[in-house]
Amino acid sequence: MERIYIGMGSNLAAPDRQLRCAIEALAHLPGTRVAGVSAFYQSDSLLTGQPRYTNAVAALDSSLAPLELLDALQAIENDQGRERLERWGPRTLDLDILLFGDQLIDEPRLKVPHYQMHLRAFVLYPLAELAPADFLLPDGQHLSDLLAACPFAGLERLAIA
Ligand code: ROI
Repeated sequence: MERIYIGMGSNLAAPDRQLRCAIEALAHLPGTRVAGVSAFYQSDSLLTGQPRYTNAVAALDSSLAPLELLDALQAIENDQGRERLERWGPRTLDLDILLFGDQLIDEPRLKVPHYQMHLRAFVLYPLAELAPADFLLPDGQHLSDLLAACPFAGLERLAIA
């Protein structure tokens, strides 16, 4: 059983509803419990010309293996109408494995910790709601240091969904 953090994002087709639907789907994965969900946060896309995103983080306790979980997340994305037209394109649902226990994973399909989570306010601030105060990432970085280096500016925290 591992504690896993999932980054969730949507900027199409009622993003808040997409995230709530995804949380429901996560709760139904085999061998998996949703241990917590952050507030929802809105922010502009890192790419101009896209709708604003809603993002959140979910904490799971799961006995799935990393690639089993990745397959399951991609199935949920596809079920919720994800179309993979362009790499950074707008999407109905994006589910990223941010952290998988204290594992460092470097496989062609899956790199954990997620390669850009250290820089993204819309990942770090929701994660901080769920993780312990002195949280240490498996690559040796303290969440508190990452937060201190990553301005909250531009994030809008919504009422708990
Ligand atoms: N911007 C925000 N605010 N949230 C995201 O989840 C997100 N995801 C992306 C890009 C297009 C980089 N921008 C984003 O893939």
